Parts: sequence; C-alpha cells; structure tokens
Amino acid sequence: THCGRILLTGAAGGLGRVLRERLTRYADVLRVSDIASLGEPRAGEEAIVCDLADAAAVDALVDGVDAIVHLGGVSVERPFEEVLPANIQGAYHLYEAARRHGVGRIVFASSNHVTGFYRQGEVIDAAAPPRPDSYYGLSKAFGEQLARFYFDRYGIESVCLRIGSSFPEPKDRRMLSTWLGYDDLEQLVRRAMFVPKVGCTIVFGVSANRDCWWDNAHAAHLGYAPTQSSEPWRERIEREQPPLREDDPVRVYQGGAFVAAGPFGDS
Ligand code: NAI
Ligand code: 15L
Repeated sequence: THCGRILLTGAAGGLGRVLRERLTRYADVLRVSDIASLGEPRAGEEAIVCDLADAAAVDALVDGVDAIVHLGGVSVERPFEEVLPANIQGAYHLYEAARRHGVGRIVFASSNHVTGFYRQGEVIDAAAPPRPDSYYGLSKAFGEQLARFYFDRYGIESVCLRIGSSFPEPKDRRMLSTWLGYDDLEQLVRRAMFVPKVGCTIVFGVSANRDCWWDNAHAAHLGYAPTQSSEPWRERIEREQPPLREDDPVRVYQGGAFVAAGPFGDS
C-alpha cells in the first residue's frame, strides 16, 4: 500500500482537501493540483495549479506520476458549456496524458448522477444501464466510458467511484441513503489504488446505510467493507425535516434535486 508519486486533481475542493490530508501516507510524493489556489505545498507535496481544459498543461501535470486520483471538475449541475471543458475534455486530457506517460491506474470520481433517474427504493448494481440526470451526470457517464475505452484499448486500469453524497454528515432525508463518510471514502480510494488487479471497475461510493439503493456485488474484488453509517443522524433529520410530497421529484428519483435542475439559458 505505497506508491511513488500520486497525482490528486481537484485537491482544493471539499473531498480534495480531505484526501490531501489522508493520501500523503500512501505515497513518497503527493502531487496536488487544482484550477483554484492550493496554498503552499506541505511536506511531501508538489502543488501545481492547472486547468484541466488545457491539454498541454495536463500533459505536463501527469509527467512522472505513478497513479492518479481524479477529483477535479465541475461537481454540480451547470450549463453544458461549463461542464464540457472541465469534465469531458478534462477527463480526456487526463487519460491521454496517462497513456503518453505510462500511468497504470486512475481512480475516477464518478457520481450517483450517472444513474440518477432510477427511482429511490429501487436497487441497482453497476451493470444497470446509465440513466444520467443532468449534463453533469452525462459528463460522469462519459468519464466512465472513457475509463472503459482506455482499459480495453491500452490496458490502463480504472476504478470509477460512483460517489453518493460525501460530506462530514448527511444533510437531508435522501442522504440517509446516499451518504459516504470520509473514512469509507479513504478506504475506497486506498483499495482502488492498491488492490492488485482491478481492470475497469465501477463501485458505488456509499457507507453502510440502512436503506441503500446500490448493490456492489460487481466490485467484490475490491474488498470494500464500509465502517460508517448515516443511522446516527436519522432521528434528527426526520424530526427537523418533514417528508417532501410523494410526487416531488427530489423524493422520487435517486439523483434528488439534480433531476430537476435547469434548463439553463431560457425562461
Ligand atoms: P468540489 O467542487 O468541492 O471540488 C472540485 C474541484 O475541482 C474544485 O476545487 C475546483 O476548483 C476543481 N475544478 C473545477 N474545474 C476545474 C478545471 N477546469 N480544472 C481544474 N480543476 C477544476 O467537489 P467535491 O465535492 O470535492 O467532489 C470531488 C469530485 O467528486 C468531483 O469530481 C465530484 O463530481 C465528485 N463527486 C463528489 C460527490 C460528493 O458528495 N462530494 C458525489 C459524487 C461525485
Ligand atoms: C454529486 O455528484 C455532487 O458532486 C455532490 O455535491 C452532491 O450533490 C452529491 O452528488 C449528491 O448526490 O448528494
């Protein structure tokens, strides 16, 4: 469970800041990157500001790394014109750079919004056809297919983490099902990085929540065993937040509010 140089993109973001702390122990050097300011590099770090939309800059960013944890990009629903450069072209630039520089494995932060139009309560696994709920979800579906292509064509391994809702604590009724605690996030990334053979794996990033909609049977080889659960927050959330109307899309669909975002740019 150790690596020479790990590249962490999106390192200035919410999960990036968490993993920036936690990944140093798994690498000689952690190369942190973001389009936003990263502050001074800490011990054992290299910090590089880089726009994922800039192919040449991404190529230089990937030079010399052994593995990549790719969190960078737009992380909520936005107009397609914003999602395209950061998430779609950005992921392409990253995989191309990985190919040119011989990087063997990428951990890709995908999202539950790849399958956000399945209904809450329905249990799906990684073989269920994508039902993206947003331009954002579409970009993550593209990222997963990119990962598949670069494995089939070039043998670059990927683990696509379909992250549910990863925050310090669950914030609403939906997140009682979708919450991923930070210890479980770290475990997933560690296993994704160091399990000897992963091929191209999709795994739902979710803690051991009581009512979970995702079955990780297809990712059993990762050995992921979540240790956290949303249950301690249930009582307070259910007391403070009355249930939504039964036909409210936020209550009906797994993707919650993302299914009802937009359209952008017209009235
Ligand atoms: P975040 O929005 O806090 O972090 C994303 C980071 O990417 C930001 O620091 C941002 O500056 C950077 N970024 C945006 N555009 C960029 C560009 N063109 N070039 C370089 N960097 C750019 O999001 P968060 O919550 O930390 O999520 C991290 C990753 O995990 C994202 O890819 C997100 O889509 C994914 N994810 C997160 C979930 C969560 O619950 N936190 C759930 C599902 C997926
Ligand atoms: C995501 O993909 C987002 O990045 C995150 O901010 C949350 O909205 C999460 O999904 C969610 O579905 O709760």
